[in-house]
Amino acid sequence: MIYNEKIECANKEDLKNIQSERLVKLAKYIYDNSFVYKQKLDKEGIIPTDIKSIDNITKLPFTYKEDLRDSYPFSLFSTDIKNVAEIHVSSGTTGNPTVVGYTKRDLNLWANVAARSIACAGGNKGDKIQISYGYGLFTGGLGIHYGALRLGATIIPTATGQTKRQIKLMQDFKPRIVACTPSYILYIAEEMKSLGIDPKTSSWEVGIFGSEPWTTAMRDKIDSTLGLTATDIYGLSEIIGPGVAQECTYRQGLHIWSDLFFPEIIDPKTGKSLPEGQAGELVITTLTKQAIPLIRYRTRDIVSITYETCKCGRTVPRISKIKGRTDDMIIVRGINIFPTQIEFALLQIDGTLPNYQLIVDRTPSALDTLEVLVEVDEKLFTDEIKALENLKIKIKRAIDSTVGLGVSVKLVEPKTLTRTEGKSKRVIDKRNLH
Ligand code: DLL
Repeated sequence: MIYNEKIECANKEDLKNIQSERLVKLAKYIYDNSFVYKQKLDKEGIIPTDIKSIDNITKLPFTYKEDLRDSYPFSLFSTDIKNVAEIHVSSGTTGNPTVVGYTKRDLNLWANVAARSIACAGGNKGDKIQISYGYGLFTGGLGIHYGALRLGATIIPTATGQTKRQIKLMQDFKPRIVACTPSYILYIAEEMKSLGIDPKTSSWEVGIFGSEPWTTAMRDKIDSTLGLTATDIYGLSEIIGPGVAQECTYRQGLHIWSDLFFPEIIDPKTGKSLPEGQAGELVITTLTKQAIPLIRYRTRDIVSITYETCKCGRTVPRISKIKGRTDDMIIVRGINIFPTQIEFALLQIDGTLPNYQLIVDRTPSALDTLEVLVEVDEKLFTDEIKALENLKIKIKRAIDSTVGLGVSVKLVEPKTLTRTEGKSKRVIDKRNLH
């Protein structure tokens, strides 16, 4: 189903006119309402009237995650906090998390793009949808929830966890759609098998999976294990949450809702635009957001883009599946983790050295695991086992509470971890995602 045919299948000139009109308004809006953006534009010697069409977007400066972090909690907001209806928070490096806010109009926009996305995945008004993303500060659960409500679906807000109950409710209520992380759906399938239930007998026909990197190989595995059509949904809290881009049932890339989130692909090193089809960093401008509109936001996600019309009839551009990230953030079970968070936790504990390595892996049941190897002081290795055990527990606690995930910790002797010249390789990702 196409939720908003007029926009999703618009003539390319019409789409460009909408984008131009919106960008012109946006330049004035941020200049008048955001102190941070006014300063940024003044520094570049740009005034809002320099922006006459979407083609002028490259005159505007980039926005980085640091801009959000540095303006913690609300300084980047372009509206008085009294007008903010909802706040979400996403994890980041040590220190301040990233705070995002939505006015009522922004929530309405979110509902619309999430509804477009569910419909694009193959959902219809009247379908039952089981939402097994986390609800709360994370944008996954509530974003899909607003979209499902807007579409007119029947929502089963199971959230994450209590897998046996998820399975029972699926069997009893028979939802046609399921939305969760790709690793969680495979975990659910494993759990079904262990209960003696064939996952293929599930009622789910459509899957809306995202929030972490996954390959087409994993997609095929999900399809064949559960007998459904797995589609990819992309989004990030800074832009809106889930509902920035979504695969249709042809699964030839993710349709990016470019009337609202204008995409550019750039070379992350030079900042220059790249030609169609070439992989680079995705940069997004939110064309109509009120609370925190972002100009040329550097997502750090690596994709390529195509402007060709899709077989489904949609004319909006399509991005590839996320190929990687320009920074070292890893996503484990849907939680964003930066190596520096581990460093931060370790540095609070005596006896550890700032040499560590993260090993990310995926169990056969598709559950991500994170093992942290930590070098400890030579002296400690001559100590009794009990002291080492205690240290390990202390480290585990510090890391678990910093990153919000249960990790396993292994203490290693000094100089066991390989050293490299220049940047050290902190992360070994064995999940084979790219
Ligand atoms: O993960 C929003 C979301 C929720 C998207 C539910 C889809 C479904 P954040 O926690 O801010 O927001 O994390 C954003 O997650 O920059 C990507 O690196 C990664 N990511 C999101 N979707 C995908 C995807 C949500 N489909 C960061 N494939 C982004 C690969 C994804 N990576």
